[in-house]
Amino acid sequence: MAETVTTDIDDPTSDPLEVARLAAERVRELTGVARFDIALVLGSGWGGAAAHLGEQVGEVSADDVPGFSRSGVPGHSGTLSAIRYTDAAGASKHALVLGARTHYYEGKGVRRVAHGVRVAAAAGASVIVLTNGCGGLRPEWLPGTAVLIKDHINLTADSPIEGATFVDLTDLYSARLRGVARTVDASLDEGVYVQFRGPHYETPAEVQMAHRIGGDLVGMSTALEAIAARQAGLEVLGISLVTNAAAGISATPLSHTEVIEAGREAGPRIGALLAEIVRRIG
Ligand code: 8IG
Repeated sequence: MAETVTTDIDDPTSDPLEVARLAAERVRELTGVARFDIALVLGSGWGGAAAHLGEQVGEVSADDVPGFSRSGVPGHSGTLSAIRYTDAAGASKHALVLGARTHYYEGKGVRRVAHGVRVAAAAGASVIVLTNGCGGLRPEWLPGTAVLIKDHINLTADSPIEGATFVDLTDLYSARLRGVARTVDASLDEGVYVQFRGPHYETPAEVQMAHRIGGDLVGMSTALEAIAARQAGLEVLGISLVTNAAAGISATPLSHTEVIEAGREAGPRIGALLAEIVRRIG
């Protein structure tokens, strides 16, 4: 009886960090990888990046890992992949690729939003790369432009942290890792990511608000995950793919088809970019 309670992430009496520890144990067992070095969350447009990085040595359905899928409820749960790669110094490393992001707008609660990041930390990762597809506020960022996240503004009015745990978010998006990324591509711009709740896109007035408060990118993920990552002691690299000009920035309305097309077109280029960044992180 007590056991069921502790492993159900949706039970408020359970400990989400304990569920993450159990999930990480399961990931290790099912992939045969004892310890991961780095983890990646692949957002819109970034799905092909794992293939550029190295050799897949294990794959686990999220349904088989505690906390990722509500049992009995059908839905698209992703997979978690173990990728073996050789870093820039020639050492053999393992990356955990999380293809199972839960968005805040799904309404499943912040525990599920933060779970993947917490599992990554419990599986040994010291670095997490959070990627996303988003809207851009600078007209010069054409669809297909990758931008490093230098900071965020969390407009969800929520936090992945429960209770009175005060986590410092200064340099949340590691300056060191952004520096590594720029050794791969010196032309990479940086911007402030604004997480809206979604799932609707912003109105032009909301995009102007985001601009006036210091935002450069608008999206529906990443910020809450980054907070959970910092709480878990992970070093965070955030990279956005601008798939569309944010509402009102360009004269044309947002089209999901164009967003998908921009991601498809950028896929091979940003996949190769991300793989080289990970190799240089080590
Ligand atoms: I792809 O323009 C993508 N995701 N909030 N706004 C928000 N999320 C997005 C956008 C966008 N484009």
